[in-house]
Amino acid sequence: MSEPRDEFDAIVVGAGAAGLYMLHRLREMGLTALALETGDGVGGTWFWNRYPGARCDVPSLEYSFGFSEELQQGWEWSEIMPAQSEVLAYLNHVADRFDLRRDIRFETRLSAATYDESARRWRLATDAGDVLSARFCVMATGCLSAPLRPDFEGLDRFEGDVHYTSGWPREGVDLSGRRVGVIGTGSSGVQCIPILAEQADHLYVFQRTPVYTFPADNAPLEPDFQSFVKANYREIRKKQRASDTGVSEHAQGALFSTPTRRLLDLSAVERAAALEDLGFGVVRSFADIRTETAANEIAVEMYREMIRRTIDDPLVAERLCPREHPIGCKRQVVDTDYFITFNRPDVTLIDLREGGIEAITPTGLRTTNGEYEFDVLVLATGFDAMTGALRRIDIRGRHDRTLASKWADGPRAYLGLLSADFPNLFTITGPGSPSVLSNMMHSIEQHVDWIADCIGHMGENGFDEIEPAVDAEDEWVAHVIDEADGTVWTAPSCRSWYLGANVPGKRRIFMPYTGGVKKYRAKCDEVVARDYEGFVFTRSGRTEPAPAGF
Ligand code: N01
Repeated sequence: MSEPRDEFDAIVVGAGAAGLYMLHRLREMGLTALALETGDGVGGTWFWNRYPGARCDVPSLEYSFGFSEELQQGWEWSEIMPAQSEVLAYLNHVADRFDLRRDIRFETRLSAATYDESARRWRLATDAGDVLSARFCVMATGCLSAPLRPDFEGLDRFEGDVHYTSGWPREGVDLSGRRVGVIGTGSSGVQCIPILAEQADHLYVFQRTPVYTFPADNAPLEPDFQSFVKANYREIRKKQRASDTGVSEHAQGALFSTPTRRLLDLSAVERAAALEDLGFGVVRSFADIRTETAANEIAVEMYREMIRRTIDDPLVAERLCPREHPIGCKRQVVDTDYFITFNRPDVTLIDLREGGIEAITPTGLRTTNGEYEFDVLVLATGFDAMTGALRRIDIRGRHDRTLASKWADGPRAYLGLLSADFPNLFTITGPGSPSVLSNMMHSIEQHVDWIADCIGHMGENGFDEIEPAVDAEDEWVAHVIDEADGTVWTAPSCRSWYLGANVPGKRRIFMPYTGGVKKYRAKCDEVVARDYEGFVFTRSGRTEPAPAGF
C-alpha cells in the first residue's frame, strides 16, 4: 500500500446508526475522525433496504438513540413500528443535528485495512483511491449488510429487470402491468410480497422454506402514548438496559410482551380456544414453545391449522405449512397481510420443495416442475450475516494475518468487540455480542459508549494499543457457543443465518450472544471495572506527541 495522504486518530467504517453515533462520540472527545460510507447517504440498512413494505419490527420509540435528551424529545414518530422511510429520515436528522456529514466520505468503500506494526497505525485503502491512516479503526459495517447473490444458472441472461430487496432503487420500480417473480420468503420477502401483489399484474412467489410469521399489528402512535414515553424516557432506557432484548416492557405491539403461560399446561379444549383467540400469535404467546420440543410441536400444528383456516385453496395452504424446522430457530418474522395475499387470483405460490430452481431463463424461471414467465425478478435472498461485511474487506493484522483466515472456522472476538492480532480494530455489534438478538439501536449505543470510554482510557494512560489476550478470547468464544448449545436456535434442522447455514460453504456456528443484553452489559462493565480484564494494552515507549485531543 502506498504512503497515506490523510491521517486521523480514528476511522469509522460505515455511516449507518452505529457509524453516526461513533463519529459523534469521537468528535466530542476532540479526536480527528472520518467515516467512510459506500452509499451516497447515511442510514446503512435503512439506506439500502428501500423495498416496498420495508418496516422495522422494533417499536419506533425504543428503536431510537437515548444519548441526547434533546434528540429523543424532539423527534416525533408516527407509527408503532416505523416504516423504512421514517427510520431513514430519523437517521438523516441525527446526521444533520450533530453536523456529522462534514466528516463522512460518501461513495467510498473500504477495500483493505493493514496494520503497520512499527507505526502502530492502521493503513486503509478505499476503492475510490484514498490511502488513509488511523490509530483506531472502528468497523460499523452492520450485521446484515453483505447481500447474498445466489448463483442461479442463467441469471445474467434474464431479459427483464432484476432487483434485490437489499438494493432497491431509490426512485422505486413501476410494476403496473408487469409480471413479477420473487424468490425468498424471509423477513424481506414476507414484507414486500403483499405490496408487490397489489402493484403487479401477476406475482409468482418462489418459496424454498415456508416461514413462521405473525401479524405486526402496526398502527399510528397514540399522541398520549408518545408523550408518556417521552416523559418517562429515563426510566424506559433503564428498563431496556435491564432487559434481555434491549426493549422495555412499555413497548407497544404483540412482539414485546413476555409470555408466561405454558402451552403444555393447556387441555385440548383450552388450546382450541387459544387458537381462536390468538390466531397466528400462538407462535409467541407461550413460554415453553422456545424451550420444550413437545410444546413447540403442538404450536407448529396450531400454526398450520391457522394457515389452513386462512387460505382458500387447500393445496396452497399445505405448501405454506412449515415442516422443516421448529418455531423460533430462525429470526422471528412479522408481517402485514402476508397469508391473505395467497388468496388473490393474481398470486401464484411455487413450492420449491416440490421441484427446485433449475435456471433463470431469458423470460422467467424454470424449476424441475415447470416454467414461469415474468418481466421483473425480485431477489429477497438474504445476507452473509454478521461476518460477511468484514470478510469482504482485506483486513490484515499482526504478522500479515488476515481476519478472513482467522475467522475461517467461525468468528473469534472477545466480547464481540476486538480480535487478538488485530489491535485497535473495534467492531460495533460484532459476532459474540447480543447484536441481532436485541434492539440494535440499544446495542449499538452500548458498544459505541464502551469503545469511546476505552479509547479515552488509553489516552489517559498513554497506551498505544489494545487487543484481547488469546485466553480471554478463547474463553468468550467457547462461552458464546455454550450458551446457544441445546437451545432451539441450534436445532440440527435449523438453517438460519444466525448459524451461517444460509451461505454455501460457511462454517456452521452460532454467531450472536444469546445471554441477553443485561447479562452482556454487566460482563462488559465488569471487564472495565477490573481494569480491562482479558485485554492487553501496550505502550510504545517512544516519545511521540500524543494525538490531538489526548
Ligand atoms: O433474508 P432471509 P431476509 N433459492 O435469509 C430464500 C432482517 N430484516 O432479507 O429459508 C431459493 O431471512 C431463503 O430460503 P431458505 C431480519 O433480521 C428485518 O428476508 O434459506 N430461495 C429465504 O426464504 C431478517 O431475519 C426486517 O430455504 C433462496 C430467503 O431467501 C434478516 O434481515 C425486514 C435461495 C432469505 O431470507 C434477513 O431477512 C427485513 C435460493 N438459492 C429484514 N437463497 C424487519 O425489521 C435464499 N433463498 C422486519
